[in-house]
Amino acid sequence: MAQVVKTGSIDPSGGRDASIIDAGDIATFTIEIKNIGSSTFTNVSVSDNSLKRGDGTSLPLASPPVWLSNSAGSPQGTLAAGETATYEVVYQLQQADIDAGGISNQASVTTTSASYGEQVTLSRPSSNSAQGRTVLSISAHPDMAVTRDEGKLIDANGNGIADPGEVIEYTFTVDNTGNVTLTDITITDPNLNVSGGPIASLAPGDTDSSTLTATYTLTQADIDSGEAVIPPHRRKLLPQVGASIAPTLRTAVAAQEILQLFQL
Ligand SMILES: [Ca+2]
Ligand SMILES: [Ca+2]
Repeated sequence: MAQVVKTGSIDPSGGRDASIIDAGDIATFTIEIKNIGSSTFTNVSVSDNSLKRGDGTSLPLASPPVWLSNSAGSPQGTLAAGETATYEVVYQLQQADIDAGGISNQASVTTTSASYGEQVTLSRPSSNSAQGRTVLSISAHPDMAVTRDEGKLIDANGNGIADPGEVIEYTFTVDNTGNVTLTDITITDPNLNVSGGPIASLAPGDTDSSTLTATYTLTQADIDSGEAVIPPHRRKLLPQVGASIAPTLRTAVAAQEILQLFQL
């Protein structure tokens, strides 16, 4: 008779973020096979082909379990009464595994002994539990960073400066900084007319800097305020009104001001 205990853990140090479990991290399952009978096992073999994602998808293992040791020094494939064999199998997590909340697995061990002949024993997740799958749950850490560019003045009347009623166009950049895929990303901003989107899907580490845009329509007060609070820029800009460089400079100043007024 054998008792097979399979435990598992995930090393978070790989992937994009060493502080959390994410795609690219390594899951390690340890399989301990103890001979709890009174006669020696021979032909001990471990099968570990039932790895599954949290959503039930079957996953292949890149390589079979590796034998590490026998506690009483028997050669690989043999287990004396009371002896324990230790095997290990590793799996590199994919993004879909994180999105599905984890993986699970169960080993199947075949042994031969004089008392019982050939026996197949399924693993259990701990020594005091029933036979069953070993589950490694993975917590979702949804997170993103949103930034807005400084904006671009649409100089409708072509006079090189911002005028009331003209529009500043902004583009948002969204970075998925968490460990799970984000979907249907939208932005609301009471001070801007946001358009575009939603961003249908954004994987961890991916960036979208084109889907979500916004406009802001300048008022006279904005322009008065912007000129009033940044006199050095005003002095610098005024002589250049009408010059080819002016729209760029003026846009930068106006946009900066609006940004300060309406930070996300
Ligand atoms: Ca990691
Ligand atoms: Ca203008």
